[in-house]
Parts: sequence; C-alpha cells; structure tokens
Amino acid sequence: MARMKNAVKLNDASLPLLDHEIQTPQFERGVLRQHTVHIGVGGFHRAHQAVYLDDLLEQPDTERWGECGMGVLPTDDHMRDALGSQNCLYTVVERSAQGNSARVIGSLIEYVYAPGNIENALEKLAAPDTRIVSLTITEGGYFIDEATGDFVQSHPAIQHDLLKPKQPTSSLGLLAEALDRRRQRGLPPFTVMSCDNLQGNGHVIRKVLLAYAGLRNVELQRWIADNVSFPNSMVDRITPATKPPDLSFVADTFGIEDAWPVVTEPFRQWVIEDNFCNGRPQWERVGVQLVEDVAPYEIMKMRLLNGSHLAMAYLGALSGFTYVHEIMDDWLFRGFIASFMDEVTPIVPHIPGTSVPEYKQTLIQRFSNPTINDQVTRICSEGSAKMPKWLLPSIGELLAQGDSAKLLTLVVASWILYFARGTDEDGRPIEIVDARAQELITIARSGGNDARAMLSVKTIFGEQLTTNQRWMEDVGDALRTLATMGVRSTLQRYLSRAQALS
Ligand code: CS2
Repeated sequence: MARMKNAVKLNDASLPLLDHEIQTPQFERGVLRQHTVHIGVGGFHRAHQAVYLDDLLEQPDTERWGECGMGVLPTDDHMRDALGSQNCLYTVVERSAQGNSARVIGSLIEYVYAPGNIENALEKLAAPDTRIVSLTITEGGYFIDEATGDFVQSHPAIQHDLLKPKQPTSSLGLLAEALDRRRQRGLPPFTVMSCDNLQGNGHVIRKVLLAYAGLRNVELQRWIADNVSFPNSMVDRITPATKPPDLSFVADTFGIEDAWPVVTEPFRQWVIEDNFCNGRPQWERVGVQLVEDVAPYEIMKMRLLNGSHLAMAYLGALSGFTYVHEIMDDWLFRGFIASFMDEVTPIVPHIPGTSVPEYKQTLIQRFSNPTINDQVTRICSEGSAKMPKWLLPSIGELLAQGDSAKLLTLVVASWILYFARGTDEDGRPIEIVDARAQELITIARSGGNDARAMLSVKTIFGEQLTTNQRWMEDVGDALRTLATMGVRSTLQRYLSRAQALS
C-alpha cells in the first residue's frame, strides 16, 4: 500500500474514511452485549482472543457477544486513555516477509479502569450479562509460589484484599467479591477463563481463587467450587511490545492515527477445554479448537516454543542481539535452536493429527519473521517466573528418563551469567526486566563463575533438580565455559558434542 500523508484519528466516525483495503468491523457494535469481561488488556489479548471474537462477529447469525476490557493495575491508565480516545477500536497489523496487512478490531466495546472506580468494576463483573471473565494477568497475577505451587497468602496485595474485600486491588479479590455478589443475588456464576501461559492455567486459577475465597468465607468457597467452571486453554501468537515506531508505521502505511496499535505475526492458535458454566461464543466457527484435554497442546507449546525463546533469550542478550529474527539469522544460533528442540522432543506429548517435525519447522519460520521486530528484552523478561515453568520441568523429565539435557542446561547457565554480568560480551549494559532482578543480580554476582549460589534459590530451582549432583556439575561447567570462552565458542563446543552423541 502506498504511503499516505494525512492519517485520520481512529474512531467510530472515521471508519468509513479508512482505505478500503483495511478490514473494519462490518457488524453493528452498538447492539453487542458485554458477555465477556477481560482482565489484562495488553497487546497479546488484543492480537489474540479479541481478534477471534471479532472474526466470529463477522459471521452470519451469531450471538451479539461483545467484550468489556478491564485494567486492574495503576499503569493500566495508559490503555484506558488510548482506547478511550478511539471508541475502544484499535488496529492489528499482521507482518511477515510476505507483506503487511492492517485490520481494525471492534469486538471490544468498553474499558473499565478498576483502580479509578472499583465499584464500577465489581458491578460490571457481577452484572447478569457477564458470562465469561477471561484473564491475561501474567504469572505474577496468580500469587503462586514457583517452587511449591502453593498460594502465597502472605502477599501484601492479598492481605490488603482480605482486610478490605469490598475494595479489592487484585484480580483474585475482584473475582471473589463479584462472584459473592452473584451468589447473594441468586445470579448464575461466570466462567473464569485463564489465557496465561501457565500449564493447567484453569487448574491454577481455580486453586488460588478457592484458596483466597476460603480465607474470606467458606460458603463462598463452596459455591465457587460447585458452580464456577475454569477451562484450561492454550493460547499462541507472538506479539512484541508496541513501540513508538509502530505508531508512525501504522500512520504512514495505513493512514490510521492509533494511540496504541498492535503488531503481530500471521500465525495464531487457541485450544480450549469445552467447560463453560454460563455459555460461550461459538468459537469453533472461527478456528478455535475445543477439546477435552488441553494439556498435551500446552506442554508441546511451552516446551518447544516458550522453551526455545528462553534458549535464545539470554545467550542472545549476552551476544548483543536486539531482535529475535537477528538471532535466527545467525547460522550458529539457528543450529542451536534446532538442536535444542531436538533435545526436548523426547518429552513432547504425541497429539493425534499434529506432526512434531512440522510444528518445529513452523516455529523456526515464526522466530525468523524479519518484520515483527520481537524484542530480545521481551523474551528475557521475568525469567525467574518463566524458567520454572518452561525449562526446568523439561530438564527434570529428560534426566529422569535417562535422556541428555545438556543444551537445556546450557540455557540455565546463560541465565545465571546474564544476571552475574549485566553486560553483553562487548560490555554494553543489558536491560534486565524481572520482578526479582535486584535479589538475583546480588546472588549471581556473589557466586561469580560458580553456579551454586543461584541454584540454591529454592523458590526457582526447587529441591529435586538440585539434589542431582551430576546436573549441578553440568550447570557449573556450562557457566565456566560460557564465562571464559564466550557464547560462540561455547555453542560450537556444545553443538559438536550433541552431534557426536546423536
Ligand atoms: C514468550 C511468549 O514471553 C515470552 O517469553 O515466549 O510471550 C510467546 O511469545 C507467546 O507465548 C507466544 O504465544
């Protein structure tokens, strides 16, 4: 599409002015009912679930199932303002080497900023129209102890909400209070649908919500246990954080002035367990897979996709890469990622109708997409929460069945060095984004080239792996090799060993 000069501000009134190649909502937004409330409206949600709903609304004879977004974090005021300035419309740009396309999404029709008006947020959740409350609140929103999997009742946010249950600040506090209002009003419950990248995300949210509700009122706890459904789901679409150049790109290329567009890849996948206590949209009409058991899909994705992201993240950051596709353009890293996936494959579940070699091939292509500019900083972020979910269980299982986990172990070492060094191999500082950054930097530095200090952080590494002396030594070797030989020579050494073994 040719470059345009005058971009128009996105809103309901300007839709007819947009270039006709841009897909805009053809359904009537004004008549939609707010049956879904989504907590945590970020780039990913807007590139994924909201797009599927938009697809469905374009189908003939569908229910008028719309969505209300909700922000619970003080920083969500940015999203409130961005969406508020454009009737909750926003642009999704799909980018790949084959080209760019833009589409305006209209399934989101309202946005509620809870910190500004908690009563409004609670009543939105408690409203008879609300049938599903979905969540992308990231790992931290679940208050789970990484090592034990237990609910962290002592967290200050939980303590606050228990003291003031009618003015909650956490998503859990909001869900519990809203469900209590429904219970007392004789209204049916809503389904709580987690869309976060946690294994058994439905089981996890059920567990923590019941634990929290039990601390408030056992009757409420029982009512939730008996009435609310918590489907597990697997969600997938690589969605980088939106950066200022994306705004000018959308304005210059598509003529849309959008305060917060989303840039994403063409690929998307959503697999959900068909377990909804108060109805659901007919997602199967738009490519969503509704299955009985999501676990194999989740495990395959976390071990291969998210695990590979970790594999390239810290080694890539230490090597000074900015974007994921740059890493994949490097023959040595590309070979490493392919071998990393091969090493994980023995513990990837078999899914009838899914070919693991093809899935891996598609991942290599997706990671190599040269146009979405997925940031290395993004895939490095919050590693203290990601490691125990996406990498350490794979190592444990591979070792338990007598398979090699050398390349996965190298990734653990690279994560330690990333904290210990804090700079790339050219001495440029690395921006570390992690809720536990300060603590981990201190521990990693105290250990230096000795991995044991970091490996003794039980809330990340747990008990089991660290009692395996052989593995502890392997991490130590990998860390020393990386620190003394540098990333490239280490990768070469590990790859030639892996090839010799295969
Ligand atoms: C990424 C994921 O956060 C990460 O490190 O691995 O956000 C990944 O891009 C998504 O899970 C893709 O669906």
